[in-house]
Amino acid sequence: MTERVYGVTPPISTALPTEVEKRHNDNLARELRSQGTFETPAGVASREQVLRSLEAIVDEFVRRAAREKEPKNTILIRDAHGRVFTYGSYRLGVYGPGADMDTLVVAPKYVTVDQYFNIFPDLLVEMAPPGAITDLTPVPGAFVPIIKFEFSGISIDLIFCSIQTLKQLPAEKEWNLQDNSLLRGLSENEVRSLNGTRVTDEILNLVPEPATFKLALRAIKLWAQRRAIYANIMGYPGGVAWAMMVARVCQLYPKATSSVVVNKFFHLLWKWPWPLPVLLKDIEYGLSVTRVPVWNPKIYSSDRNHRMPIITPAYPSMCATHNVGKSSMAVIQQELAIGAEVTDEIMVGRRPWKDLFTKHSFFTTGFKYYLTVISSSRTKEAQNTWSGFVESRVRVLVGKLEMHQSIGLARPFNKGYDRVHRCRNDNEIEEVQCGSLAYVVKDEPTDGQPKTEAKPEIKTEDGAPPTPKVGEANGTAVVKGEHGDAAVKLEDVPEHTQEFEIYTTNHYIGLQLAEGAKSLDLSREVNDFKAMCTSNEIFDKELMFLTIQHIKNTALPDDVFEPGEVKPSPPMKKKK
Ligand code: 3AT
Ligand code: MN
Ligand code: MN
Repeated sequence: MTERVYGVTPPISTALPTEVEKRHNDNLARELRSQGTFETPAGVASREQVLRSLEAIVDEFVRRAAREKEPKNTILIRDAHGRVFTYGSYRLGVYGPGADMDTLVVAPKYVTVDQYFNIFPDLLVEMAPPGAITDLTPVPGAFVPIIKFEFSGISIDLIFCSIQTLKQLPAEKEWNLQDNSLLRGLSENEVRSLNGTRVTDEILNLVPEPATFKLALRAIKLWAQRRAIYANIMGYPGGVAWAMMVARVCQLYPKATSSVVVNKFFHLLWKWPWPLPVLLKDIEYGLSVTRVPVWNPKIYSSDRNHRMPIITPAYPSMCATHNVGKSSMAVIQQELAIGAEVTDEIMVGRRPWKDLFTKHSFFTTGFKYYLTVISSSRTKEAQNTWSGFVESRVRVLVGKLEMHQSIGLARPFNKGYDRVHRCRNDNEIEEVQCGSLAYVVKDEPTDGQPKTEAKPEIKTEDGAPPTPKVGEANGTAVVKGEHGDAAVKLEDVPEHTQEFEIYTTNHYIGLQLAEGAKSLDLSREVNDFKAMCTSNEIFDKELMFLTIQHIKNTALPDDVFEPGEVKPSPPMKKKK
């Protein structure tokens, strides 16, 4: 019997695990458990329950859409049904307790996006258990039709796509999205919607032992998050890219334990001959089912610019790491080298797995100089849009900085810091816009906490701007009385001062000077970046503001340091 070969080359080793490797694997599983990366059994069950409910609701939604389309067509209505697929960390089986569920509604040809937004939200509330649906937020204007909500406390991203080649969906439970011809007639964004699921399904089909892959991926995800190199939007690999890297290592060591896969992962990727792409299978060219281009550096010069290409396996293959620039690649390679060293020691029992997951030192000892990109707005809604946009552009600024001759490395931190400030006048507002933390609202839940996920460019609350409380001027009033003029202090009157809430998001970029660099003038890069951001149509100069600040490590805000971390302090002045 010949064994199936997974991947584009034969395996490196088909050795079976040793007793020692198995023991390290048990230790790894235990460490990941104690680090809280696993969902509780109750949570797992509750997520399955939510999926069952969504399936029933989606069937009813498609039935109603059919009835709306052709009220007299009883056969169409009778056979109408939809399907629910998942993608993201839930589909890959590597989700933690707080993770969202990324879910896709697939419908037959006749169901429209308008119907998705008109029928589905009300139906969802109607059919779900009373009170189960909260924070319901349809986002009709986004690239992909998405409805966000919480279902029994689980956050759901629900996207939608109808299949243009199918009058009705097949009834078999086993039916999936693997068939390339399902993409026929879809727009680029619709192809992307289907491919979330198609890619994760393929990854799982292309690894020899899914359970081994999942545990190893959990380890790599935790490591990448702790080392602050996880975030597609900031120029690092995201969840899908890390998953494909781990999957490739699994293909090359098909019998190995997760512990061995993790160790080999660091060595293999550290020494990977980039820009040779990481592939899980041969790229399918020439299908011409859609016009969405397949990644091909021979044809597209933009694809030749990808520094560490990691290519999605489902047609049409795309590069999941096109955002990775010069500095982030250098940082990733540095981290891979450290990971190789640490896991080598773990594999010989000299260190515990815990050592692989130590936190980054981006703020504590990472850099002497930082650039802070501060986006701010006068309303929460404006800030959601504005900070989301600015965040998506930070990579462009990093790219400009990397080209500066005095800069050796420009490393963006992978998360933004949201803060809320309360100001009483224009001067204070200006200070906040320029980076002051003197008016931070301390008890705000978002205060200083890094965001856990990218903000959607959507409204989250009612659209009304807050009305500033306009009250009497503070001071004394003069009361004319029969006993003559008397000055009365208004101390008893409740104080009505004008207050404004200002929302800010800070992105930090660590700067390392090039060897021999004497001075650092970044005014051109900074001004170009500001001009690019503020010339975008979403910029509203009445509400939004953008500052870029150059600070020393000793001037970093306190709230980026966790308890136990030491903030860099200015060098002691020598006593004379
Ligand atoms: P979590 O466990 O949720 O933190 P995840 O891998 O599931 O990790 P997300 O839920 O953020 O991560 O994303 C799931 C997938 O959705 C990944 C990517 O294919 C797609 N996706 C996420 N954000 C965007 C975006 N802004 N634009 C396009 N696709 C996105
Ligand atoms: Mn997710
Ligand atoms: Mn999501």
